[in-house]
Amino acid sequence: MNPVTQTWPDDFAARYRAEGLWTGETFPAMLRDRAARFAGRTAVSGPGARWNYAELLERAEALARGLLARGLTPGDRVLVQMSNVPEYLSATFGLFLAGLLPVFALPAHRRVELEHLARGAQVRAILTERRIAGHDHAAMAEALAADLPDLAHVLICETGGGEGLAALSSGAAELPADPDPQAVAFLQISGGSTGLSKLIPRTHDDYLYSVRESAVISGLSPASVYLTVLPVSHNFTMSSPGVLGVLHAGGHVVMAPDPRPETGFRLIAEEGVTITALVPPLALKWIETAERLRPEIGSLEVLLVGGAKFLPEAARRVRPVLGCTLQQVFGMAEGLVNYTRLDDPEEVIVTTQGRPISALDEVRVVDDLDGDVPEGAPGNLLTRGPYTIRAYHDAPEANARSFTEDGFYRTGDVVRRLPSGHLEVQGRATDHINRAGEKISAEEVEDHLLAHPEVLDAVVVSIPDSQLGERICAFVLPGEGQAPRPAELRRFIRGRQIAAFKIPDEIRLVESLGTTAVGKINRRALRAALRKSYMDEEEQA
Ligand code: OOB
Repeated sequence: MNPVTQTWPDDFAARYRAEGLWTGETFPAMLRDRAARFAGRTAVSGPGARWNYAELLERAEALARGLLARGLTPGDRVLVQMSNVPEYLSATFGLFLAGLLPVFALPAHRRVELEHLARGAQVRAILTERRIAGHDHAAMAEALAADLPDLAHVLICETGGGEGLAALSSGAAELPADPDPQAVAFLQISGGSTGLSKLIPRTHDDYLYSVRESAVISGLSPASVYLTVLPVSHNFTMSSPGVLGVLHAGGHVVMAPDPRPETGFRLIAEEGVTITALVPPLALKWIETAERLRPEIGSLEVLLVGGAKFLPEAARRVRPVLGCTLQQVFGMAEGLVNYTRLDDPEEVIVTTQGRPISALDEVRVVDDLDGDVPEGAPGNLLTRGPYTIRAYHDAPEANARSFTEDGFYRTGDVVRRLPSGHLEVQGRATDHINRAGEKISAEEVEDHLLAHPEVLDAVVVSIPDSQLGERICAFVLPGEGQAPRPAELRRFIRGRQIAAFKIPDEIRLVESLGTTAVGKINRRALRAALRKSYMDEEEQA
């Protein structure tokens, strides 16, 4: 089995340690310590469960013993696909305590994404719920395991009134010693700007540094109550400051069963929620609904918004309508996270996407030849620092593309840096689509369309959308035979077993891709030309 590592050059690692950023804290040690200090305080609540810190540790330890007793061994990778349920936390910490490495999939992922992650990380087990939002995840996991010889264990968490992880938690195996803080704790997945997602190994030292600082920057304390609205396994929800930041601070994590504003408002009132996090389209929905319903949400102090650009017009409405402070967050699973600070002037809060967590985050804004642009001019964002990875797992080509020789990560984002160090996201240089915070690779969707026998070529572009931020439009050039109808193409793509958020919102059959894109042979230019022709048409209509 290919080991999973993440290393920084010695001189950088030494500095991060000497300056007290990497403290040697690990996830197992963190939970044990919090369970000792906050034993009787509520750690997490959600449908059918409310556990204090001592209970969370007890459940995590029981699961860890059970998994090792079943034959999993420390270092094994486990694909985790779970929704916003309390068991997500006992499962994640159970894996940490057993020395197993979670690979975090999203609930929306289907066979294609799961198989890609399972193969890439050589997972030995998959842990999921029987059903999530009506979909049969147990059957999907069984089918995957049947085709992947390495995937020997299908582990089902019985949520929704069931016994949770109890059946997996019997066994008396001994737990391993505390891990090396420089070792990889888990794998996150990339937004995938070209092709399918890449695997992002994060270490105890680097991730816990970002969690600890995020908790401070968002003002967390043991009195904090965090409402988990977005998918919990996403990096934003995990660590910015997310459920891990809240547990680090000794606060209370509330799992929301769905992202509807009505559900959120009810839980805020019932649990005294102080902080939550949304993507821009959801934030807009919450604002509009609050204007109508005037809910009792006086306990809410901070709303984080990130994952995609939050426009200033919308951002300005947060304080007057929701009565809380907006905190913009511009982050990425690869590392760098920027926050507006709670005491920044309102104008900075509504017009920028924040500044980096750390004084040791290095940020460069460069032109296409990697030369620095003048201060305040837009350019490509490059970064390296104490919690930004130096490499993806097992991906030499992507690594050569995504990192400079001196270790800066090429974010693909175009930003402007203000004299205060705050960044304003202007757009991006890569062709992925940011649909309500979900990142979709144009290339990946094009490949699915091209698999249809009557499709000769397809070009997928992002179109600005007032609800979603961006939506997916596919231009399809049919072959010689009977042209397929858009509805049929949509059915075809759905049948490809991919996450539903990747299915084009709009499919346009075209007679030629060339005439609209005179002389454009490269795909990026072709996408740009088609997007422009679409926008011009919209303007005239
Ligand atoms: C977060 O992480 P990912 O890995 O799903 O996506 C990262 C990309 C960024 O490179 C950028 O293109 C976009 O998402 N993005 C934003 C943004 N926040 C993320 N674009 C404009 N404005 C923002 N505020 O999305 C993520 C990870 C941690 C915290 C927050 C978000």
